[in-house]
Amino acid sequence: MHFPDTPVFRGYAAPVRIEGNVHDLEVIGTIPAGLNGAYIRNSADHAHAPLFADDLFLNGDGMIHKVSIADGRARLTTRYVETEKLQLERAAGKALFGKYRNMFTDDASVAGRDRNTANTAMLWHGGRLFALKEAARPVEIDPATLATIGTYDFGGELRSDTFTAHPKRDPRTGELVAFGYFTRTVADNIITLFYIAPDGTLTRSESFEAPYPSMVHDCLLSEHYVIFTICPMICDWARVQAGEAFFHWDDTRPTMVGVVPRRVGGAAHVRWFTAPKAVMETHTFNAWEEGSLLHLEHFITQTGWLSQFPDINNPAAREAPPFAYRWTLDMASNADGFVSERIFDHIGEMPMIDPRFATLRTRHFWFGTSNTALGPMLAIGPKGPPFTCLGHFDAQTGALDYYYAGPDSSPEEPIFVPRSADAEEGDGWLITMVGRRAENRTDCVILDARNLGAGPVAVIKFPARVHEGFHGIWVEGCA
Ligand code: V55
Ligand code: FE
Repeated sequence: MHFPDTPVFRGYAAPVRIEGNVHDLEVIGTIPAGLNGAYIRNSADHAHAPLFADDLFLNGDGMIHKVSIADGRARLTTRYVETEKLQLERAAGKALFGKYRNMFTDDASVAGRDRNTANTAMLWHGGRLFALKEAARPVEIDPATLATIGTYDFGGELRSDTFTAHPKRDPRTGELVAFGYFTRTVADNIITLFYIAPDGTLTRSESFEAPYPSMVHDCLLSEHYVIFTICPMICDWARVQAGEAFFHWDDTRPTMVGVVPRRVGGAAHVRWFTAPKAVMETHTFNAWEEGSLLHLEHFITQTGWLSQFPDINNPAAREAPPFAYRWTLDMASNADGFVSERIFDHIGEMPMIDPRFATLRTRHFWFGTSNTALGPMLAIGPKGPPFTCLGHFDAQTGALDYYYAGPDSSPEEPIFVPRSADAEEGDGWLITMVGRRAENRTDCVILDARNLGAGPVAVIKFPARVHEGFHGIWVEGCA
């Protein structure tokens, strides 16, 4: 077996595949005394050479990284999610499942088997840990060992084969709002909402129809609404059957915002707004209400993710960078349009807020970015240009502040951890992984969230590389 020589399998993006523990990690600086818990994140780390050499980085096997922090010390655990896919492929000694979400490209021996890679995000809710992939059901993981417990269906209540990688928790009620798209059959336009109580009980499911079948990667939650930005990253079943990409960008269809009331029966009352042109929501910061106004804060690009999923109408189109926008909808007006303004004038992605203040108007916005005033861009990888910085926007002062990680260094998604349960908004730490590309190594870096420019308070050094990841969480008190 050998990996293809493409950007997905080369250099800092190459599969790592090593599962293990490092018990006493080297620490430069001082881990804050009050920081006790685990930073747990998911990544896509191909365990086998892909069936198709042009495979996407989105299609790797879920590999979880956990940095356990207690009493100023840190420990690393890395472990694959033992999906049915990984087990079948390990037994065969080679890949059996084909292209991203396309079962028509699989080896005949695995027809009908679970394709879940469980590679996108982590969820801690109701005292359980899950690895999430939007194409499949949650996989429960043992938080102590990262051992895979198995596919989770909420005691039989999950009536969907899919579950988002971006559920939202309402910090005021503790309720988790999640959803699945392509609920009944692959490439249908049914979105199903799941309301999950603080104790983990799935109490209510409600479905509604999207305007067309497309990738619905993230969502927004305000006090009274769940909001979906439906973007024309469409799933064209004829193309999937023909072995083409699972998604295509088709900007002849509109970007639409579906606003679903959270009260019982709300999905029947979904209200649609239409964007002036087709754009793509990448990830969301937050939503909040101000009288009849509904504010949606998210990263938006003027194209789809063309490096992964081609433009149907214009194969030569180039991918555009994300900027943070606030879209303001007036629920008291009959208009189907909305007002759009940039929140700050700098590219970014991987948005983060202080989660204790979700659904309220927040002051602090964090994100991954590059800033050529601080250092040059890094060579483009499979996900586009790697970040060189983390950014912080203070909406009260209008100030932008950056952590520049160094000339060969690439920070990843930032995670916010409050200094204490009752600290004011933004008072706490920002945690991220940082790629040290020249050394083929990774660090976990801790910053003062309101003073990124001061540089790390602690750098937790790994003796090796862990694969670039997608989304992580902080689990307070987790060993
Ligand atoms: C994303 C990631 C995915 C996926 C769909 O970051 C969208 C966006 C890692 O898998 O399947
Ligand atoms: Fe995501």
